[in-house]
Amino acid sequence: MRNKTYKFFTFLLVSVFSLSFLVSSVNATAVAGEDSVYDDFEEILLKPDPDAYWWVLNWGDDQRFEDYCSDAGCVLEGQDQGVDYADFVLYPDETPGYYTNVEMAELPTGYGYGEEGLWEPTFGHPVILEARVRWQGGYTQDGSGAIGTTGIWLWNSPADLPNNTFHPTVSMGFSLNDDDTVFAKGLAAGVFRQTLPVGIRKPLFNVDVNDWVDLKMKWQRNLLGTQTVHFWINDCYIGSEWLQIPIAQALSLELWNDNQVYKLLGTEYLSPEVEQHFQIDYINIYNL
Ligand SMILES: [Ca+2]
Ligand SMILES: [Ca+2]
Ligand SMILES: [Ca+2]
Repeated sequence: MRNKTYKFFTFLLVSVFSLSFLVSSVNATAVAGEDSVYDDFEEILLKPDPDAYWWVLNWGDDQRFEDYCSDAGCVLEGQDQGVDYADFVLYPDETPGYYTNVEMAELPTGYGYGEEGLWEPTFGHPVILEARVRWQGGYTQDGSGAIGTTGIWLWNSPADLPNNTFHPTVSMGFSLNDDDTVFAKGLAAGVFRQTLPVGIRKPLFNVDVNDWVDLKMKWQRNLLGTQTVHFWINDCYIGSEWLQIPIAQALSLELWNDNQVYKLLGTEYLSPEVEQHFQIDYINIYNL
């Protein structure tokens, strides 16, 4: 009898193990808990697949593509030396002059304005974002080598296509921008309100942006409601922003690579000379 019971439990254990292995290998993509999201980008799924976490969106030639590619860019699965990553690629554009963007987002950019994001700190529960990223195809730390802007940030998903409006941007996170852009040239972290930088922090040390770079941001709120945002690159603290007026809304994640250069006299849409890649090994965000 004891032996039978033992056998039964062994059977049960093995079944549970193989089942959980099966489940985790089927869902080898974003793992979304109630207050956390982790994605190692072994697989990139596209909505309306019910297992897809992100909106994979592409923009080009005045069109929005709910697909892996547009005319001059793609969000692809990449692999290098055993590392799986999401690859945000801009190609030299045969029909240049338009906005090109490749992105993954928690809300459907263009139709997500006004929807509640997932991320907002409360006292004792900061929002922590960690990611490992690299840039290939001419990118340099100072932004002199490649065109457009790339990055990972939390934002208010300001594009509002039904109302043909681009609302003021609220955002915080990391970017690597063309040095011809007005704000935040090169590799930088920062917070934006009303589309303008509240503060920009840059690493005062060399970062090889063509190799994997560790990013970390902590957005916290104290007992009085005051908010601060802290930034690290490759485990080195690079600075903090104190928000005199707290951001009183939950934000959502946006990962992107585009061809925009913001100049004082307007925005230019450029075509890259070579393939430009922004690659993300993993992203981990939590508010526990
Ligand atoms: Ca990975
Ligand atoms: Ca084009
Ligand atoms: Ca430039």
